[in-house]
Amino acid sequence: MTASVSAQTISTPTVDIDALRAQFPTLHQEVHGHPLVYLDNAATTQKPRAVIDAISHYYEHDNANVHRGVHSLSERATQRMENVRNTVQRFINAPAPEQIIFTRGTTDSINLIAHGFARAFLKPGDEVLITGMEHHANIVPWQQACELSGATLLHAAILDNGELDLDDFQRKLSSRTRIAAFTHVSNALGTINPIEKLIGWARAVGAAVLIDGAQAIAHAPVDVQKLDCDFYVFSGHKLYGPTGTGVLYGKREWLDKLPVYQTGGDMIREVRLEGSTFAGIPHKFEAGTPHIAGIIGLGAAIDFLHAQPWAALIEHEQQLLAHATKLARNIPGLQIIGEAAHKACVLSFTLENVHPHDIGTFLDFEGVAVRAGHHCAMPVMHRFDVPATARASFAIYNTFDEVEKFINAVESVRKTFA
Ligand code: 7TS
Repeated sequence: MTASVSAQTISTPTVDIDALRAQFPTLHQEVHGHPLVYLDNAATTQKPRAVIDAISHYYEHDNANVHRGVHSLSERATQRMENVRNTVQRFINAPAPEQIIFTRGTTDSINLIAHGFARAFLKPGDEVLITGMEHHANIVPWQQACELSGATLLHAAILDNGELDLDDFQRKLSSRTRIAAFTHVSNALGTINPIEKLIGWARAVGAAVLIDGAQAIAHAPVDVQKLDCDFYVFSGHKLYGPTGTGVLYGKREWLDKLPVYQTGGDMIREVRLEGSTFAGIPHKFEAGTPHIAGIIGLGAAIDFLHAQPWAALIEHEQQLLAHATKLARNIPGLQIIGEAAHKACVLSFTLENVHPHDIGTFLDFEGVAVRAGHHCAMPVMHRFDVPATARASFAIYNTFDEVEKFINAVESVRKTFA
């Protein structure tokens, strides 16, 4: 194989990846007769035994509804769920647990904020600034919010290398900007945005700032107080936790004045048939029975990550990306989409004469799971004039050997379609 260098030349001595992998049951299976090489981590990560066990334990021992019963099971379930609020608070260094709102995921969190802005804070003449590299979850809710309120949606351009055009971002900020909503890390390009800078510029014109942390949260520590953003949102399932869980962190002054989103049980103070009053944060935004088991699983995922040598694993992920990028560059006809100087664990690419879906299907026959498509970032595809890309995305449990299996499989695709 032309592109390969020996995996033995690279190592991450401080982490035992085999021991880590042993904790992820899904990784140990064959797909089409090959050991699974799971490189679709930007879509969702696999779950460690600790998370699976925490969910099972809840259903086997503590299952009850929360915040309602006076009986022991309900108190236990409530305690376990509320403990996770504290875990998340510490994880992102939020000032207080009530500033952590449990949601269904990043999409749900952004919809909550966009809905509130449309109802209470946006009017004709106001502007919302996003970027051209957002996931649809951070585009469409703002299109809706602007449509409803008469505000105008602007976006900052992407440079040819996949970095955000910082000049364009600054140019499009003004005293009219009510909120700047942008991604920490692009899911389609891997670009890590210089969010500290962007937050500073947005705050300087008096705009609120929402960071979409979906692709960042599993790959570097986040400190919301240091960032000084107004909102930071992410999904549990990209953080080794369960699907259907997510977090919305907000500054207290925003959460207090943001109007309610979904309404019903659990989020009220008093209901009369003539009208209702609402609970304070966080419950104001948590209508209905929450995903109790999932939230407990999310807590277990964060505890799991804390028990790992996370700094070394972040370095390991960066080395995987560097190795994959280096090998991919040697494959004739392969074009990497997104070559920012600072990237997280995403390698998006096209191959001459091969549709990305065919790459994905062929790789699956070799046991290699990648995503092919527009990655819910159609504007990025338009910007780079491609219908879709194939995307390998790495996590803490991936190995150099897997990177090479992936590259070998891509090389076979190229030869097959040549
Ligand atoms: N924002 C970003 C940057 C994302 O990458 C995703 C999901 C979302 C928002 C939405 O997250 P959800 O958990 O609410 O669905 N990204 C992807 C992806 O890249 N492949 O599958 C899902």
